[in-house]
Amino acid sequence: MRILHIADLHAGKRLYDRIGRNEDLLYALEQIKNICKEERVDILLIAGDVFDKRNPDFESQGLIMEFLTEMNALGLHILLIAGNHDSYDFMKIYKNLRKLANIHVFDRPSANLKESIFQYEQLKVACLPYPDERVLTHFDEERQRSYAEKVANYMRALAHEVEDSRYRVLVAHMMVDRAQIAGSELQSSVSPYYAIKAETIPDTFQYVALGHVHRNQRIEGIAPKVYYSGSPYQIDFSEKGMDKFVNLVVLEDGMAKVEPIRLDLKRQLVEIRLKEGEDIQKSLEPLAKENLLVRVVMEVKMSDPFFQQKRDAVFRILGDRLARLEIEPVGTFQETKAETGKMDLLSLYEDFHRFKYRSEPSEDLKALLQKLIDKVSHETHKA
Ligand SMILES: [Mn+2]
Repeated sequence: MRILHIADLHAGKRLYDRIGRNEDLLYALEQIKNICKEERVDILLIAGDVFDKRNPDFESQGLIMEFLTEMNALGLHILLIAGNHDSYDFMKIYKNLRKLANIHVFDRPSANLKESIFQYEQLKVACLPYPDERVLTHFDEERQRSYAEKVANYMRALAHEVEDSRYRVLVAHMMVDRAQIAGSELQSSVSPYYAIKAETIPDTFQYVALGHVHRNQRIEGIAPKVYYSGSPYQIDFSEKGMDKFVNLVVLEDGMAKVEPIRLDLKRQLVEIRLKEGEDIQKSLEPLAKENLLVRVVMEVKMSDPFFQQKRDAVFRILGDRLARLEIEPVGTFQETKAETGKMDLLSLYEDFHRFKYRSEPSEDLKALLQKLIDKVSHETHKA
């Protein structure tokens, strides 16, 4: 039996609220479709975070539905669990209708364990959508138990449910304590406090397909084969330079063989720092030829008279490839004072504000700053 494990599609993701990433996702899904065909995959596991938002836009909904029905046309079964970015209720919509197309949706952890199991020939897959603490607390009478203990208990119960099957797989969306994170997971509600202890994953399972952490990896130091497939494209700049994979899992001779397959990227995310005085044209031109999204950090002296020209040059050279331009003021207070002749903090701040926001600071802001300056000098003189 052949399984493909993917996760964290984040359909509808936008960088800086501006740059849509669905074309990057589509490029990945196209490759996934081909892998399913060529590798004769029987089951596609999607381990959560299908959508980036709880209320996804229509384009992203359409794109995912299109993909799922195309996968069904290839004759395979699709298992879909909710991640922490997905809404339980949104995932539940059309659940029964989708089942007709072999798209099996697991929208939330169920108290009825039988409802969390998918069976196919000699395989049983236990499904654990993102375990929201409130849902788990509802199952568990022992309120004193920690979140991680509750999840461990639930996994143990799921393991018991599939014991009688020759092949046993768990698909879950959660943070495991030994995982190497990418960074983009941190904005989510899953804080390190909620990390699940790797040792509590039952070894009943021959393969554990995880979602949530965006870096492809095996969780080391434990017996069961526990993998994050990672996201299929670089979701944001915390994933710059990261290779992307899907996991092909072959179940035979009573065990699981795992082969990560690397995906090609539509656009790489790249970050570049322009030092003060660096030749912008020379540094950025090579990037303008590639399929990239670039985040530029430009060091500029606050007193630099050519600031606006430099800024314009970055926009002109990179065009659509420029995802973000960050300005980093350099130079010490004394240098700035010497160059501008300004002596007091307030007028220096006014310069900085004009430089950074291209506008005058408000009277309220200036009053607040003056109050702070007075307070600090008062406190300093006291000591
Ligand atoms: Mn995610």
